[in-house]
Amino acid sequence: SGRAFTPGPVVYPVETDEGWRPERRMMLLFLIAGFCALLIGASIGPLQALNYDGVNAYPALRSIFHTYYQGLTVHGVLNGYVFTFFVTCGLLVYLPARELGQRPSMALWGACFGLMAVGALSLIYAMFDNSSSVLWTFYPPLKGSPFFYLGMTILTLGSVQPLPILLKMRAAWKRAHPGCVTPLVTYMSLVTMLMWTLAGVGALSELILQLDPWSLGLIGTIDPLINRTLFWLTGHPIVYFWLMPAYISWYGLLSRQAGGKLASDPMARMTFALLLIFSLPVGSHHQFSDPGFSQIWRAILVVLTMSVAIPSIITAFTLGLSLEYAGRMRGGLGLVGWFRALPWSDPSVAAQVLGALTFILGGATGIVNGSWELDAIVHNTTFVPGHFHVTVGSVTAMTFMGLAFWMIPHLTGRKLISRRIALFSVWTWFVGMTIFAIGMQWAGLYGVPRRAWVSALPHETYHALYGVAATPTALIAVGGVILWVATYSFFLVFFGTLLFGRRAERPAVPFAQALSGPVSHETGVAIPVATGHGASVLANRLEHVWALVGLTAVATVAAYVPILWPFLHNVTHSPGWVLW
Ligand code: HAS
Ligand code: HEM
Ligand code: CU
Repeated sequence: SGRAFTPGPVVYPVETDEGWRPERRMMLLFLIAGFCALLIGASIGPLQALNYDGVNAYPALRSIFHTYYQGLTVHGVLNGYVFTFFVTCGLLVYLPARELGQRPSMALWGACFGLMAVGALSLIYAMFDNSSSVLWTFYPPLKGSPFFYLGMTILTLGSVQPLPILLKMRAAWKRAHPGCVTPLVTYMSLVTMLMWTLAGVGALSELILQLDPWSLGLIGTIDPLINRTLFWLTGHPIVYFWLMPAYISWYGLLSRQAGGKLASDPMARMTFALLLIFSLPVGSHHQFSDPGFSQIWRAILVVLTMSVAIPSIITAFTLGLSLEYAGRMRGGLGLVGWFRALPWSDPSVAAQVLGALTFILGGATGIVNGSWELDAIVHNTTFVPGHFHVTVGSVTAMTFMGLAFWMIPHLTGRKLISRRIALFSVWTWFVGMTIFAIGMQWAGLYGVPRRAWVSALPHETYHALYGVAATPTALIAVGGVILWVATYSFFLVFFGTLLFGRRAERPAVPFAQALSGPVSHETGVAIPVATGHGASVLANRLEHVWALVGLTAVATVAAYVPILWPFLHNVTHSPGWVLW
């Protein structure tokens, strides 16, 4: 009957290697910087939720935000770029370094932090001085100040710095372990950074060739369509730069934290290889409603978009099986007993499993968006933010919250001040985000527009237009308020532990072992791969990351030339607009 299981969290091994002081401090710096951005960003979110229910908090906030759009820009930029980039660029160096036992280049890692910090501060300055309410997509002809675009350029340049660090550590490890495949967490981190560096070419060329000189007055006019296309060349893959670090935690750590093993190491590698190849060519599915490129390419984009969902479907099964294995190891019986038997009292596990659950809704709505004809119904409605708050707003945010729950004790040697409050924050985030997202998606089906300060409309107009969506907009507001509670209880634990946590033994990094695959984290020694047999063949083939990069580059060029071609032959010259 599923009652036989052992309750309580899985006990983490204790850190025995004390030689990682500089790396731990640097990682902590990245973590704190990222979460400070989330604190500001997530405090604004509920105001936007209330906006959709007709509650206009902005007149009262005049001294901070002149318009709704200024707040929305801060929310999107701090959550979407600053929070995610800092946590990821810390994690994707720290975890591989610990896995390989290789010291990262502290100079490069420090430069990564420094560049991102300068970029982020420049963005914050530009957004708070009300010069740059251009939203997180910074579409021209909306025109912000040079501090915005230069800040974005520097932040992005900073965010690719982990790549050379990873390449160097991997090369050194490979020299010491001839014939072995790269350990899993390092492999996934490397593929993520390769994907992101290739993807960054779009936004960086948009910024460096167009927006930076334009905002500095060196170029007079701008072509909105070309710039949107370059933006989405990066703007779609960025969603996988938000997702893949969460997957690294799910594949690389979560099964161990849950008391089991990862079902398949080669499947994890395959997922990352597919995400690398499929992420880049599909960016223009954000432009189904833009004019000017061929219908045939739109149809091809639909097919490509469905392909990019495949690695996530593989993940759903591999992760589901790994969690089932963990639950059964803990004595869970029957159809659902294994799920109940997971160590729910560990806030790090709860955060990640609940985050994964929300992705079922996030993925399903993504597939709706990716279907051109359905997208025509939901595009530019609240359905779209409804989709991405159960992806980046839950999968990424909750996984990073879960990471913080073991990482802060690991990095600082301090115990969480309250496991109960940590659990409370995770469950309220899950419940709040689910209610909020369902409300947003449902309201979108009534045509409620996204990025609209609807609460500033006269009361009668608001009701005449959106009265039909009264139930879903009420859900949006309820979800938003629950999320405020979740946010502040999370940060109570986060900062409380940093400042007042009691000294305790450090938990070690909970690297998972694989049921099937070539790498053993148990002994810390990689198992040499016997070529020509079973799953290891796949892992061996996927070691050729530069071949994967080549394939990706070819696919991306093939997808983008036909889309950009007509735009380049019909350049429009738009002056800049400042609407705030
Ligand atoms: Fe998206 C718009 C299509 C995934 C983020 N997306 C956005 C925007 C953002 C975003 C921010 O094709 C708005 C940008 C803007 O401001 O305009 N998206 C997709 C598709 C996927 C997808 C096909 N999106 C994401 C992820 C994001 C993200 C991930 C952030 C992290 N999206 C679109 C499209 C648009 C779009 C169009 C443009 C719309 C428009 O009109 O503007 C796929 O990758 C999704 C695949 C996912 C799955 C789910 C797998 C489920 C898993 C969980 C399993 C659970 C377990 C729990 C194991 C197929 C892995 C175990 C327990 C049990 C008991 C079962
Ligand atoms: C936009 C609410 C947390 C990323 C929005 C919108 C709402 C909202 C209502 C749409 C506004 C509009 O279209 O007019 C919330 C609430 C949160 C939250 C209540 C709970 C704390 C997050 C998190 C992330 C995030 C954690 C990412 C890590 C974004 C982005 C946008 C957005 C990228 C798009 C901004 C734009 O359109 O330019 N949020 N959000 N949000 N949110 Fe959140
Ligand atoms: Cu996309």
